[in-house]
Amino acid sequence: MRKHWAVLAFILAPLFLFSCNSSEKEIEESPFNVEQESEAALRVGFSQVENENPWRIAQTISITEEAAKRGIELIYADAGGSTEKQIDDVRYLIEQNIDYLIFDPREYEESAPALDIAREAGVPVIVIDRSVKGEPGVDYLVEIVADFHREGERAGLWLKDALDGTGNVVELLGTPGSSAAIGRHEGFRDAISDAPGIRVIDAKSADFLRAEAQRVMESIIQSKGNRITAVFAHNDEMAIGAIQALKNAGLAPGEDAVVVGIDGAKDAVKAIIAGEMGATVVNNPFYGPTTFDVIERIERGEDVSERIVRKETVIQQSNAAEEIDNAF
Ligand code: GYE
Repeated sequence: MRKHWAVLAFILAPLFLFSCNSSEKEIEESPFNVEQESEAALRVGFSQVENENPWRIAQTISITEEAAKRGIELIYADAGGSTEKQIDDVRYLIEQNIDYLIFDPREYEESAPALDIAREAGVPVIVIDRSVKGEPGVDYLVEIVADFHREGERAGLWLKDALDGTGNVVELLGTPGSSAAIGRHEGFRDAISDAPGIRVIDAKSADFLRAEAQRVMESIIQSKGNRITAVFAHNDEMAIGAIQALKNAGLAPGEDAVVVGIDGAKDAVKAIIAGEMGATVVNNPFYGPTTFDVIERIERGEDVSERIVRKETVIQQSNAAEEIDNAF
């Protein structure tokens, strides 16, 4: 019964829901509402990018635990860091007769075909964390995302201050094509654009991975050596990899080069306390409660906004000790 209405909802979507500017009123009247009469537990698919780092693991646990707490059946697929596999995963999840798809898109453009697959099958999509090309309320139902541009900007502002206007920065970029890497890169560059004394002397991707970042940083150190006075890494895992590379080269992270990351991971907070890392911009991975609140509100026919943007904070020396228990 539920499946039937979900499919119908999607077929009728352009008329009832998605073509409208504001979804709030329309959601109340949408055929999704009929589902509240059904007794069966909800079945939700979650397509995860990878599980290679503490941020991802914390996010997966948050989604999994929250589903269990609410008696929602969760079917999970891990794309292992491959955009192609993630699209196959979406196809697989949809074949499992899910009522909703929670989708964390690895890339902004290349992941968009997954939305077509969901639309054709009549499965509503909740996009979380990274964004994907398309419009909320049109190509997918709702997005619950971070402001990556703002995160990069906060990192840049912090570094500009710490460097007092002069420095040679290495930028370690996240996964190419991901909204996280695009936004963080642009936000960072915007923040330092009025500081001509701060120069980015090298910028390379390390795919958000610690070991890869260490390798990339080691080769940058070989060519740029002690000209490097700062590292901006698009996530904490890469910041930790860079710190290791600096140490291996006999350089002192925190003294010779100041390191800034993003995420708010426990290893980063520890490194801040140890004086080896300057700051991290916290990007909260605990998506479970908000995501399932949104799904359950839709199920009850209540208002939901199409776009929920989460707020970032900064951890540095002054608040690291009090924040360590919140880190993951
Ligand atoms: O910062 C990183 C990861 O998409 C914001 O992806 C996320 C990023 C996060 O794997 O650690």
